[in-house]
Amino acid sequence: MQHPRRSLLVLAAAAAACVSALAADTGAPKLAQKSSYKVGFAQSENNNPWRIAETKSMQEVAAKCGWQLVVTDAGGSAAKQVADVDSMIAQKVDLIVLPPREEKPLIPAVMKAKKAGIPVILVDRNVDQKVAKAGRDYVTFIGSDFVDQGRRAAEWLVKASGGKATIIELEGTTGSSPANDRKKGFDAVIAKNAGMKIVASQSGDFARDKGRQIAQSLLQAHPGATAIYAHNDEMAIGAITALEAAGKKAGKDVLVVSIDGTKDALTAITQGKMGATVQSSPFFGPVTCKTAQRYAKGESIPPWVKVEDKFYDTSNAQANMADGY
Ligand code: GYE
Repeated sequence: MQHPRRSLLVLAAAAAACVSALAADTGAPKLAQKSSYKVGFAQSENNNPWRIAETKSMQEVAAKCGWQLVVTDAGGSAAKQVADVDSMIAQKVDLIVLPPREEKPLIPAVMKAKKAGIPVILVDRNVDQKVAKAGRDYVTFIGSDFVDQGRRAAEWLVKASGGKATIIELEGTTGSSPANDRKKGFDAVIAKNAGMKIVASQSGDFARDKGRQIAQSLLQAHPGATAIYAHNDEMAIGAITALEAAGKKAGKDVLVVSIDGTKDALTAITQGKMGATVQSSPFFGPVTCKTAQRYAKGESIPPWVKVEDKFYDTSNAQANMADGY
């Protein structure tokens, strides 16, 4: 049997190791001040107008910001995105800019970069805040308030429908922060309105054709639907196609509201097929450059660099067509 005093000593040593491990956690890795940086941008997919605009915004700012940019495309796979971050770590980039496809699967990638001493700036989507934290594990999250976007879409719908609607909800990518939060914000407003009911809610993965297919099957199951809320414009455009195929007038028989502010959505609003869209800006290049420069100077960066979003409906879609992408 082990001597009790010995096991106490072992315990004390283990506790001390724990404390020193905690003390060694000095937060997100620092960024040196240099005239040029090797920066990795690990895009999640590049197959829709929003993603293409985001990638372009990063590429356009790169030269101005002294970035030698390495861009990868995970093709819609969180596993591939983790591998892409891995290869950026192996290439010893100075900074990783990451839009995590889903909230949880990308956390190991963030932690691995931290361990390698490479700072990570999350853009457009966040990771699960219960597991990884800005300031401690990564520099910051630069992005929109998705809960508020959902709320604004719902408030428009309450007004436009006179407080009475049978709603189909097309959700974004399962497990992604915008899908989780856009649902939270929208559903909370709807729950407070007795005349409004969400009869079906299913993921269309933020994609146009999946949105069309899901809308088609949900419209068959719920022919009395009077409104469609899509978590992004691509799915909303898909839903409009499904409505027309079902012989319904989009924007009249069934109201359509969504989020993003793409050129196709602004056009659909001017045609009366879509009622409104909340902007979700994909133009992260300039704000990411500025944030990285401030971080390199040693300024303290808030955990969330909030992006402000506009709102488009029939009153301003035409006049703001140039915002579209
Ligand atoms: O709304 C959607 C894209 O993460 C905020 O992702 C972004 C969302 C955007 O696929 O269109």
